[in-house]
Amino acid sequence: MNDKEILLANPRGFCAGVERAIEIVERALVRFGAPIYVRHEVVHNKFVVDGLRAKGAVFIEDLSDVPPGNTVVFSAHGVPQSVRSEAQARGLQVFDATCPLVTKVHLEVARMREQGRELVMIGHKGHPEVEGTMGQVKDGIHLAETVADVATLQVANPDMLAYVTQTTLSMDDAAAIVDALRKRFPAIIGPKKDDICYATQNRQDAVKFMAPQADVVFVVGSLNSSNSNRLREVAELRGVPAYLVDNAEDIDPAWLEGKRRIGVTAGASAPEVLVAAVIDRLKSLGGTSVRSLEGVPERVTFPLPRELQNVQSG
Ligand code: 10E
Ligand code: SF4
Repeated sequence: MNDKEILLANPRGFCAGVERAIEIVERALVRFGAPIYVRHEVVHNKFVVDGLRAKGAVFIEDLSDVPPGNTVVFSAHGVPQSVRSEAQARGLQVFDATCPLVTKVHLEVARMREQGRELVMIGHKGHPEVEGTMGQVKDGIHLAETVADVATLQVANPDMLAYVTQTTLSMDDAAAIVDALRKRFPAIIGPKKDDICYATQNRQDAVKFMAPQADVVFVVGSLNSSNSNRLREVAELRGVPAYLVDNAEDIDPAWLEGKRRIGVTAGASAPEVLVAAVIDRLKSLGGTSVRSLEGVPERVTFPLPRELQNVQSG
């Protein structure tokens, strides 16, 4: 089946927090040499992690796996305070690649708790960002994953509550949970809407714009990438078959049968070279033209840690 049009969502792919996190590992490798230990995948992308591993990064989940005297980078998703204290107690050199927009939520959690408030975190259980954000305080923080969870929350004082959210949630799911919280606890305070970041919002909006024009949507991203999964769901919820693919080889030609317009986007941790490879594969499977869709421009950048600013990237 020939004559397929490829539509490219905008914006897509790397966000400012991911760019910074990868750059920190690359520059730490140049500045201090291998191995550089990284607590958790610095971003949830197999291609990125494999590339950094090949340059000498060693990915670990537990700081006890970092030998004394070494350097460790905290992933972009952030860490609980207990991990920070452990690194300090062990005398490890730390570079913190936590996205500044995640750190902002961490600071809010600490501030609210200091005011004597209990917190509700809206997010996905077991995700490292949720563990990091909830781990900013010793107690008094509850997780709500769904609207149903709101009904069963047990809080000490409904008049002293605040909420925060994971940065990569579905905008629509988060809004529904915030509504339920406000209904059950009218005195709850929080951000104006949520803590979903600019990149998550822009990528979801871009898929909402693209999906009605597409017969099938491919999201380039790894399976463990929360924001990439949300992009796939956004397309699927609009009635368009949607697939999360780690790379071009993941595409099953059967998914293209009878489809004329093929939408492509990428999660915040997926590099553009993978998108280019997906486009090439789609061309080999009948794609004849590529149309880049309009979208909001992004100009966000975050500064690197001072010690790495003058190091050449690897
Ligand atoms: O699984 P996530 O979407 O949280 O992470 P990712 O590494 O795929 O993308 C970057 C997003 C981060 C670090 C969360 N704010
Ligand atoms: Fe930061 Fe948002 Fe990117 Fe997460 S998705 S790293 S919060 S910019």
